[in-house]
Amino acid sequence: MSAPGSTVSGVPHLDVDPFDMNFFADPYPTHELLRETGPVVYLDKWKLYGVARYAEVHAVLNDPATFCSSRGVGLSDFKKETPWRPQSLILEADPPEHTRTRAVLSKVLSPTVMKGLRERFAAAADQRVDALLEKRSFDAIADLAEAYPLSIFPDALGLKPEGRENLIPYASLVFNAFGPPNELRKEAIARSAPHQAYVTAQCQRDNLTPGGIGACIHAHVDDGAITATEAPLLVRSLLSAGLDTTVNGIGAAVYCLARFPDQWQRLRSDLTLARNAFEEAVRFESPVQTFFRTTTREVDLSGATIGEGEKVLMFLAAANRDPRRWDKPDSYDITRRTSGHVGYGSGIHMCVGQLVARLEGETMLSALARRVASIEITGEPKRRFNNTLRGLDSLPVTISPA
Ligand code: OVV
Repeated sequence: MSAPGSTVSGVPHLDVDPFDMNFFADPYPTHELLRETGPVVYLDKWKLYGVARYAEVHAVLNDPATFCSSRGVGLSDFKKETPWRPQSLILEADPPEHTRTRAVLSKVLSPTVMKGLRERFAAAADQRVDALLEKRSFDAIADLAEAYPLSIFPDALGLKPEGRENLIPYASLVFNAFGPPNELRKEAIARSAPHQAYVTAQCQRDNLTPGGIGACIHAHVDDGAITATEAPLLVRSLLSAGLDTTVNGIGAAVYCLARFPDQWQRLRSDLTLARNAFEEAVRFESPVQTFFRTTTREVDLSGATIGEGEKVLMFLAAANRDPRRWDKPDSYDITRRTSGHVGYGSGIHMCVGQLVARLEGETMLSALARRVASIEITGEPKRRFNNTLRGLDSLPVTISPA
């Protein structure tokens, strides 16, 4: 006989909703419950398997043949339901198709391309911080975490100036749509038509400035790596994943440095820590909290039997604070060895834009650390609710010049 709340396959059931507002407000006690209940759990509310320990999250990420992406990396199984938008050619693809599209995005987001962006990003970060020092008091989300990426990333892609106000709402929609059919997802899709129309148009070759990253993607049509039909969809991946993620990453870093003044002082005394301070913020807050996979066969995962065609939810944020893997997991420590965190995923799908994200994070934290003496939180931080992204809606701060 199986224990109460446990099935014959050895998987304990939990009555928690990881897409509920109360969970989003404070996910940490539930993350601990998910980790401590077992290596694999079953959540009855949405009929999905969950993994929240580092070992299992890492194992699922690194077995893409068993835990596939082509059936969607949200709750919806594309084998049973039509995707809400045409399927992503990289995120929602498996090898061998994934390999070719990934290679193209990897090339247009390479270390060499970063070299060409660094000076512009650094100058924009310095300029932004100077403007904020004039104001002294501002919203670190709207005026910094959003304003900075918006001042560089759309230009780097080669987007025209008009309509950029659609970018964050579109990304917010994409990340809400990975979730279950709750109010967040349904509302976002209901309001999506103008944002989708904007993005679809901007992905066309004619609408992308020569020399930008978008145009570079289209240039790979000419060398035969991708077709003219595929190119716009790959541009769409960057519009989907390239902005709201870094907004929440930079927001997380500023929120960490404002809450932990010893870490802020440490950064000011050693600017070479800027890049790791950003990386540690990605581990600590995990701007992308979760992704799903779908099983392609029956599989044993750490003693749990999962049947074919099941959705497995990976709690990246819980893995990033698993005490089995991390010393003092709940401490923000900018000198920590952050490598191995799964804030960008792991394996063949690991964030293809991670160098852009790190360049944005590093340049902004470096600019702050050079020019600012103190960051004080002056009002109640307000949380932004999204089925996948963790971050704030507003963070009132006052800064003083160095
Ligand atoms: C990593 C990510 C997030 C959202 C969208 C996409 C990728 C995409 O490929 O469209």
